[in-house]
Order: sequence, then structure tokens, then C-alpha cells
Amino acid sequence: MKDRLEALKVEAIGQIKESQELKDLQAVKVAYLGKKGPITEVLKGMGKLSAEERPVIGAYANEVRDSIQQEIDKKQTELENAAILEKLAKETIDVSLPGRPVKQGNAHPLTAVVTEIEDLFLSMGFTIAEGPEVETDYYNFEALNLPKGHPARDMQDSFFITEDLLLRTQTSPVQARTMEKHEGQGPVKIISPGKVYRRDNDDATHSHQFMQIEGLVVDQNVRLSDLKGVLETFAKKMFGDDRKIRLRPSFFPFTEPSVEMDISCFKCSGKGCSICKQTGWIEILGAGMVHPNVLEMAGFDSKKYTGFAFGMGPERIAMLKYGIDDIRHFYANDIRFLKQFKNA
Ligand code: 2NL
Repeated sequence: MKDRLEALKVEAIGQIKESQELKDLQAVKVAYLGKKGPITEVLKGMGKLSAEERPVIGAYANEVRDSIQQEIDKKQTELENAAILEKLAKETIDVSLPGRPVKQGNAHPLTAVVTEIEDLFLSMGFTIAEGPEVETDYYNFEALNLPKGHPARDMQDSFFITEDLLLRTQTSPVQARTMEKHEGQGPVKIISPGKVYRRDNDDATHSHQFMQIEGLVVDQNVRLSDLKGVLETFAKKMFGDDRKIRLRPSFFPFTEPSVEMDISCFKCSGKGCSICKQTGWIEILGAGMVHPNVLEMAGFDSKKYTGFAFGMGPERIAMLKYGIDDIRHFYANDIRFLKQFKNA
């Protein structure tokens, strides 16, 4: 019986050593130490042994069982450690590997130009004013010296929603609302960027929806020369320090006098080219001294207060600046177009 136990021990330890995985080891444990295993069998047969042999064999059987269990425990630790090492090796992160580049987008060219213009006027002490895109007839027309039946209303075919509500055709209503809030007290010094809407047939230079940036300064002793200085500063900062400006007489119902500002061509410096259509000058914006009627309607005493205002189209400015030939590019969301303005 002792020999049989000895043989079982050698056999079991051999199989333990050969186990490659935890489940092999578990199988060996069940096979040798389980309830139906050979060692249990030996212990069950002890009754047949003599009184002298019984404790000796019993003790030996226990010893064999313990040493098999010990070997199993040892091997189990070994296999578990190996599994951890293998997992670590497999999941190694090479921290020296360069990261995957993050795809970086860019501002829409129109947004870039609007932001640039905003920053420029902010630096001159203006603040930004915003207002509703659905406007009342009063703020869009009436308050801007365009009473019902005024011929200038025909110039701006509009999207009316009701008799009294329309999509604003300019951002001037924002300025009228801001002036009203000042309750006749200057100074007012704002720009109002935003979307405006006019009924139009879309083509390379027309869109039924586009942007406008207007500016307004109202205070005591504001003169046309102040307007000229602000516009010249704007022109130089936006299109280059050696730009000259030129004011031509014009007409707007909400300003008197009204002017149109040209800049000397930034491409040919005035010699004449395709951008300035051989004139040496490029039209940039319209402006003027705020009409006394507009001041009075907004609650300002036009004997005490004067003001200037201007309006420009950022699409036109962006088209000139980047050589864009079709206004519809701004609204088409074509990634091939938009991607070209990464450094704008
Ligand atoms: C243009 C011309 C202009 C204004 C806008 C304005 C606003 C108030 C009072 C007086 Cl509240 N004027 N705005 C003045 C002159 C010209 O826009 O060609 N825009 C694209």
C-alpha cells in the first residue's frame, strides 16, 4: 500500500509539473485528491489493515495528499504569475509612439472676416449690439426715416411674415433699438453684425440671405471728419497701411449727407487691374451723418446730438480679401472650399 501511495505521488507530481494551464491543474487535483480519487480509495480501504499498519499508512497517505496539494498550490501561483506577465507583455503601451494627430477644423471664412472686423472696432472702443432677425415694420423702416409709401422701401423687396412683421432687411433696427434704450443720452458707440434678408434671385453676387455690419456713433459734436477718421483707420487695418480712402456723395434715407467709401486698390495700388475694374478704387461701404429725423424718433435731441453711421457687407469684404468669385460658396458647405481658409 505504501508503494502504491508512493507511485501515486510521483505520478501526480509529474502531471502537475506538466500542466500548462490552470484548468489542467484543476483536472489533476480532481483526479488525485477528489472524492473518487485513488488516495480517498486508499484511505477508505484502511479498515482492512492491521492495527499496527493503520496509523503508519494513514499518516503516509495524509503526507502524500499534503505534498500533492502543496505542489498544486505552487504550480497554481506559477501559472497565475505567468498569465499576468503574458498579459502585461501583450498590453504594453509604447509611450514613445507619436500620438495620432487631432484633425483641426477652421473658422468659416465669413466668420473669420466678421470676427476680424469686430475685433478692429472693439479696439476703437465700440461695443457689439445684437437684435432680432424677425423685426417689426417700425424698427426696420419707420424708425429709419422710411415711412410707409417711401420709394426707398421698393428698393428692398422684403420677406414679410405678417402686415407688421418681416425678416429684417438690414441691421439698422438694432441700432434704432439701442439708441432708444439710451433715452436721449450719449454717447452711443456700437457695431451691429448679423444676418439680413432680402427677396432676390441668387446669383454669383446676390443672395437672399447675407450678413451686414453696421456701425453707429451718436454724441455731442460728432462730425463727418470723425466718420472719415474711423473709416480710414478701418480701411488701413483691414486692407493694409498704405491704403487711401475716397468718399463720394451718395444717398441713403437714414443719413444726410450720405457717402460711399472706396479704398485704393490693394492689388495694383491704383494703377488699374481686374479687381478694381481699371479704376484704381474699390467700393467698400456706405455711410453718412445720421438723419435728424432718425435721431429724434429714437429720443435724441438733434439740436444737441449728432452722429455718424456706416454699413458694409462682410461677404463682399471676404470675397475681395480672399479672391472668392461667387457669394454662394459661403453657404454651400463644400468642405473643399472651407478647408482653404485654415490660416485665415
Ligand atoms: C450699405 C450702407 C448704411 C447706415 C447703413 C444707419 C443706421 C442708423 C442710422 C443711420 Cl440707425 N444709418 N446705417 C448708414 C449708411 C449706410 O449701409 O451699403 N450697407 C451695405
